[in-house]
Amino acid sequence: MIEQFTLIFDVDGTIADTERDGHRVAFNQAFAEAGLDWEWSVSLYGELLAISGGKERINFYISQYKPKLKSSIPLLELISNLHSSKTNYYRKLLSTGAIPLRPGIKRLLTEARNNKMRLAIATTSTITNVTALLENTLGKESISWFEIIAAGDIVPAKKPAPDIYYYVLEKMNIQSNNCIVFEDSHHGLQAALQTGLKTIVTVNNYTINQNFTGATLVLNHLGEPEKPFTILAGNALGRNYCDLKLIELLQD
Ligand code: XBP
Ligand code: MG
Repeated sequence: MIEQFTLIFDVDGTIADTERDGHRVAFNQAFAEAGLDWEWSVSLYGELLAISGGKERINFYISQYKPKLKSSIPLLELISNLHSSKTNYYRKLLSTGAIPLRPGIKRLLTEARNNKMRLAIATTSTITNVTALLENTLGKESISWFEIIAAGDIVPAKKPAPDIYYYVLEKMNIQSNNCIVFEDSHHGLQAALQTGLKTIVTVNNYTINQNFTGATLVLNHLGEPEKPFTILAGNALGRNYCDLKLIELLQD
């Protein structure tokens, strides 16, 4: 069964801890370059993560926090300019190797590939950000490991809407009971659950206190043989790191 099985990965917070030291830093660099005195602190950014998507997040910040707007350019144009500048800064930051993969990600992807499993990505972030992260952590060829990289504005509504997961299922012609999702956030889990997908959540500092009701397992990370995970909710069936054996056991 495992050969026909698909692993679907969220990116930000799941494959790598990209938010605090990646996206947040790049947003601030874009604001400074545009001559804006906006500064998204670590805690403010935690609040802003309630809104998925970089453009949507800037828009929310402007409408809710009413920061000083320097220029008279139309709002949508300002947001679009800031976001493309942020994307450039983010990619530059990734190219320094500043953001590593989370524990267990490389091992699990390698094991899945060795067993000819199907791989997919479902993310809210921009496609170029995803490919930059993969290239800088797993090498250029890793982009082709994933049959589909569903990203950003490809669907009308971002997570917690289920659109991106429905998109993956449809494009890959797979059933929801033949895959498992890896997510890190409440929004991501909601999107996957609404699509009927079993989900393993690996929390991070921004998401640790969120509600993960409905997740198959909630872990601190995927673990490694020499670095076991901590189980926050669910039954890991005696396993202490996430490999294909655990994923197979979770299907029974
Ligand atoms: C993560 C996000 C993204 C990034 C910013 O979603 O919410 O918005 O913070 O990315 P996921 P962009 O965990 O589902 O990948 O600026 O490229 O939108
Ligand atoms: Mg995420």
